[in-house]
Amino acid sequence: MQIKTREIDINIGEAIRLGFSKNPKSISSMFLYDAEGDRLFQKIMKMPEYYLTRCEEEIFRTQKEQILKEMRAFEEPFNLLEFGAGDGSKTKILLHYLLENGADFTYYPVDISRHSLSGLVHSLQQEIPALKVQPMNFEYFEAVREAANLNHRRNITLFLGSNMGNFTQEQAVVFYKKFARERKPGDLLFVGIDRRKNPHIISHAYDDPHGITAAFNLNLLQRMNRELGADFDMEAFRHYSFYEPVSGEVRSYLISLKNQQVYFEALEEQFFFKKDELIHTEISKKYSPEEIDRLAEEAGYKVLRHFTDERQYFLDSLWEIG
Ligand code: AVJ
Repeated sequence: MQIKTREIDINIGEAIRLGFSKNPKSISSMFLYDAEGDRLFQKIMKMPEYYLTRCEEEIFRTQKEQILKEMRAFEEPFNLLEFGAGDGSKTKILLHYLLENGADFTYYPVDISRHSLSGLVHSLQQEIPALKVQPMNFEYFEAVREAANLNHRRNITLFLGSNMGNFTQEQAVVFYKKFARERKPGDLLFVGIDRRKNPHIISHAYDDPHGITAAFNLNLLQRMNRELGADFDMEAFRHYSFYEPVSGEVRSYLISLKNQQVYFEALEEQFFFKKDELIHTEISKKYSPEEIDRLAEEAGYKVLRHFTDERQYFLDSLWEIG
């Protein structure tokens, strides 16, 4: 299986230079997902505190029929794209149901992690050999461009698991507007979003007592040690994350525990960190259903329907373009 790729566009060294020249310093959350980051995120999804994955799974398990009917998935052929496909565990529920009921489609999983993409393709070949798959190792914006030129078929795009939470609200509007410009009328977008809820529940999901989220965040520094010959001292940084319930944003940081300098061999450059200085690494934005309606409308979409779980923790929203 050929994985379409354009790796030159994902230059981690350039991104670090740019991010470390900002105040506060920052690293894009897309770099969390190397092989080790993928492994740690798998562990996060299994933690009792990280409710998101199980909630979305529940929605798919209990409402797959209504979801796919609303998508008109059995009426005409289509391309099924998925941004940030990861291990595809939730999507497989839909894929099985689609094939069992004779839908005519090809699955295009898009992921920034080449590692998780090849794992996904392998498991799909084992578990659903009849599925037509074309994996794409792209960053989201590249994938949007690439997907625009696939063929004349209708596109149904999945953007699940609260992956869009990594955008601020403004970035999300820009992303969806750009996406809408490249699409045909009648194309659909199915977005998984984590809902606002009791702040304690959200805080625990991102600052777990097992230290797995901390390890996931700190892996960014280890990745730079591995890939860019940096000499980060892992004992000298600490994970910090908090949920701010008015903005609805979880913000994650790495704190420098002392004055220190870090040399990057690959960049031939040195960076300084003051004691208590922060590196911003991720945001995970939460939405109310009303905010989702407004966001969709602002970006040029019509909301067809919301699907939610029993506890109303999570929401999958189906949008029509144009
Ligand atoms: C994969 C982006 C959906 O923000 O909830 C989990 C990543 N970060 N714990 C999220 C994550 C810390 C996750 N997403």
